[in-house]
Amino acid sequence: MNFSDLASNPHRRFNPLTREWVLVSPQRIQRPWQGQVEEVPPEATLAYDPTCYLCPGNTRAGGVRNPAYTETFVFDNDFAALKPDTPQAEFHERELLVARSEAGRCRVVCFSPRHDLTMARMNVPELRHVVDAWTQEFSALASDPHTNSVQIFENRGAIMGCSNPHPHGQIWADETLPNELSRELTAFRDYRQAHGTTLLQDYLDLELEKQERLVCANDHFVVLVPFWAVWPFETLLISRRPVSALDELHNDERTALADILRQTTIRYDNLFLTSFPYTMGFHQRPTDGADYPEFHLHAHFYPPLLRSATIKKFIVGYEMLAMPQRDLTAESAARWLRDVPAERYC
Ligand code: H2U
Ligand code: ZN
Repeated sequence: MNFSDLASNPHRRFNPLTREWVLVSPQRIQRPWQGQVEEVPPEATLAYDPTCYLCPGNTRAGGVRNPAYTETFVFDNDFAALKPDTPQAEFHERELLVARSEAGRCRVVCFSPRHDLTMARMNVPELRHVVDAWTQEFSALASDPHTNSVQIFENRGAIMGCSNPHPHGQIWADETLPNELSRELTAFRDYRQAHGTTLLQDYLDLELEKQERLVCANDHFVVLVPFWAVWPFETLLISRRPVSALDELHNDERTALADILRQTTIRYDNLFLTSFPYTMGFHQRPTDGADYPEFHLHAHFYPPLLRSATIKKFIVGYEMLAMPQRDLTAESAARWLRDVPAERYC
């Protein structure tokens, strides 16, 4: 089968990071839609909202008052999913009922004191503060001997379960590697053993050569729709230099990361002229103190919108019972994202 056959015929694509397959059915993109249409939530318009638990000077749901912060602000999640003082315990019954205690820490990162901003509406110096806060948190959490992985992420938009429009993200630090990181680590390790390079370095070189799935880039980062994307406008943000985590980025690379986050989120917003919802997050080396030369820093953006601001993809049916599936090809999605204006206009 040559590549042009892929654009019109059902096929499977392999994800070398997770070693799972995705079913692609490009012939199905024209099917009619009479299903659920989402409500577009109103945008936050107030720079300061007296009822917001993340705005500077306000009292949070747990009773603590936020300081009058002026850049970024990070605090321990008042409703943390993981606790540092969790007692060690194991439970086994005939290999069928198995459980293990999990210690950790959860942090909340307010990106800006401004209630009405999003990453796309923040400028590069403001986003650079966010990158610096993420990096500091990564280093501080990594230095705890009980922390073996740090997951930085953002849920953006009510549709993605984001609880508040104030720009913020979360960080969960775990004792045990979570499933996604563990699978990627195995793939990276095997690839480095076989080829001596990082998997994402070689993948990035291939994509830069092909040009078909690129969305945007700067001197230090590239954003593309991965060949194996599941979500309609899923993207992968890859550092050009194969660093294993944020703490290895140089000063100009950190600024470039701020810039590429802005470029990416502006393109998303311009696609359907709406504040684009997504879950995004970084994958970084485990933080057990060992070296991970095979690990290559990257971020995934998983946005749910399918064909407009009001129609989203659901993972149901075949996708829950069998495997992920998509209609729009990764190449078409990348073209859409490349063709929207790079400057903010919504
Ligand atoms: P999400 O919008 O992605 O849910 O993140 C908000 C987090 O903020 C959420 O995990 C925490 C919630 O537990 N939170 C506080 O820590 N204090 C509060 O006063 C409200 C929300
Ligand atoms: Zn607010």
